[in-house]
Amino acid sequence: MTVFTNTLVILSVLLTIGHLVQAVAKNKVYELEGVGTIYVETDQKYNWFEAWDECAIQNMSLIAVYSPEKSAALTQILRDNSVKVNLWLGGNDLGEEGRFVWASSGKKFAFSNWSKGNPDNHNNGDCINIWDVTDFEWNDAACNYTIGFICEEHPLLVAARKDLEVKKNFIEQVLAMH
Ligand SMILES: [Ca+2]
Ligand SMILES: [Ca+2]
Repeated sequence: MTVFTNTLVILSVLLTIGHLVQAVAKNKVYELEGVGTIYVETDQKYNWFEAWDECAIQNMSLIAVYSPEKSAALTQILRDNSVKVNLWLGGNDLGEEGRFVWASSGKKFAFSNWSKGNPDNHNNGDCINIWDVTDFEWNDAACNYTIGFICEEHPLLVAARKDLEVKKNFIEQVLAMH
């Protein structure tokens, strides 16, 4: 019984730590349906690489918009919050011109939401941003351009938290039976 109780305490602490991390700058944190937590930085400006680091500091990655559903859910949040600035996404064609991949997975785009005339590689544009002017469709821009960004929780972290919650619920049920 003690082993279960101790494990429960440890799991609870781990889950609390996970939520504390999320509590950073709460007003910039949103729940994206079917995905988890996202962080939208609209005040500070960063180049694409700095934006990547800023996400990593929060155990996050620049967002990979890999499906129309995810794209629609993200667009809705940005519209609802009247976002009026350019924001980095996690895609680029730095490795090979014209071959766009999501940096967090290395996967080629299966879905895209380019704005009219893009990607055009203008100014050697190798990194992807969205902006409200084209209703949050995508543009390829120079990676050293400084704008805001959108991070999402790393998929592994989301999976780990779900796993912890399942274990915690199981132990709680075991304890409740005694
Ligand atoms: Ca390019
Ligand atoms: Ca462009």
